[in-house]
Amino acid sequence: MISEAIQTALNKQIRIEGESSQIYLAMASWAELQGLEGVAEFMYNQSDEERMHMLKLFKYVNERGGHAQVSQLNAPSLEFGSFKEMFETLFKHELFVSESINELVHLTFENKDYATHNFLQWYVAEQIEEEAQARMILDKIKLIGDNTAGLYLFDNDIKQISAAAQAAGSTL
Ligand code: OFO
Repeated sequence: MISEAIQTALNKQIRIEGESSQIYLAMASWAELQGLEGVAEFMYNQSDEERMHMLKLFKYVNERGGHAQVSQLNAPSLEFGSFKEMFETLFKHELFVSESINELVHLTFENKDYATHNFLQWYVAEQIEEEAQARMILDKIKLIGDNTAGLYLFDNDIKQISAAAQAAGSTL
């Protein structure tokens, strides 16, 4: 059985993962309209992954005798100045999610909830991967600069990064 405090914190994380899914869906749509097919595919996959992160938490809360809640989600930004700006937003968002997971892990220690602490290790590892990959993508973008041919190659490249992440069962 999870405590009230842990349940509240897990439900907050469920909302954050749901919002992450919506944020990446909005990015997918924007990228698709810009003709960035690879980037759009990457963001669609990322959106699906975030929904999976949300569901994993959702099921855990109910399994432990809590009540998983569906909350109202904040609307994501729909427009981005450039694809570089979009990936910077993504990176900042992942840092925010990592921070939120860290706080959650800390709370499980304070509440001596070692089962939830153990469950959350998957999210800790996932955030390390996601941050590393977002950083790698931003490095690539810096290399491209304003080069249009570079953007075309980047779009193809990111399609492969996305396919590899899907195959490895990881995200971003
Ligand atoms: Fe849920 O992993 Fe990113 O945000």
